[in-house]
Formats: sequence, structure tokens, C-alpha cells
Amino acid sequence: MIRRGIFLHPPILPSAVFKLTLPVAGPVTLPPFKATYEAEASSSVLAGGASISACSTCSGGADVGYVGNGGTLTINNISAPADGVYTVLVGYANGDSSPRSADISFNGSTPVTVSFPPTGGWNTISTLSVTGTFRSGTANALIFSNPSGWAPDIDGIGAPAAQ
Ligand SMILES: [Ca+2]
Repeated sequence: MIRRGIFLHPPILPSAVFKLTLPVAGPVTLPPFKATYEAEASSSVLAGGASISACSTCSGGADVGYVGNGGTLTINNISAPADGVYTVLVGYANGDSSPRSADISFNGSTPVTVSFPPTGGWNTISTLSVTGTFRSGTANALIFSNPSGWAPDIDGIGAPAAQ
């Protein structure tokens, strides 16, 4: 409303007025994991017995099993915008009742051993994050192994997130 050049502001309401409470109808279902880089991609290298398994609930409809006990999975062509430390989300399945572990190496560096809790089934995907160093460009690789036991099935990984 304008009277003789004086603008009358609407009343400023306390911010509390704008709080919204959204109704929740039941348990919240998270969207399924969607890999940026599929473990089963043709650019991956599977060795030592690691193999692709069909998995209807997996990102891309498949994952890579028989990683560990000599089997290795290398996910190649991972893009990073700059040299630096990145966190990578790993989608995996562990149908065992106890954790499985995998040694994860960024570009062949000394691997970190990561414990993957059970997911409730081999077609149930969970995620966890690993952190390591990538270089600028698309020549990065993430290598999964376990010399003395089975690693989880690996569905894929998300895009590296700079730290
Ligand atoms: Ca997959």
C-alpha cells in the first residue's frame, strides 16, 4: 500500500510462524543406492575369481561378488576435479550375519581395511564411506581385495566428494 510516497511494509512475523511440520505416514524409505561407477562396468577389472552377479535390487542390476580370498575388483576411470582427499560412498551387500572386511586402495596406495556390517541379505544394499587421495583427472582407481577372507559384494561407488 502506498500513501503519498510512503511504503507501508507488511508486518514482519517471527520466524517461528514459518515452521512447518510435515506429516510422516510411516517409516521413511531411503531411495535405493545409485552408483556413479558400477562395479560391474566393462571398465572394471575383475581378477582372481571375482565375478559379476545379477542382483535385481542392485544399482545397474548387478554387483561383483567373490571379492577376497585372492579375488580383486578394480573400479577404473574415476573422475576427480583436482588432486586431493576425497570421500567415496561404497554400495555393498553382505548377507552374512557378521561383518566382512575389504582392503581398499586408492590408486594402488597402501590399502585401508574397512569393516562392512551385515546388510540383511545378498540383495540388500547398504552404503558406507571411505576416504583417500585421488589425482586430478579420470585415471583414478579404487581397488578392493581381502587376502585372507571374503569381502562383501560390491555394487558400485558414488562420485568422489572433496574433503
Ligand atoms: Ca551395480
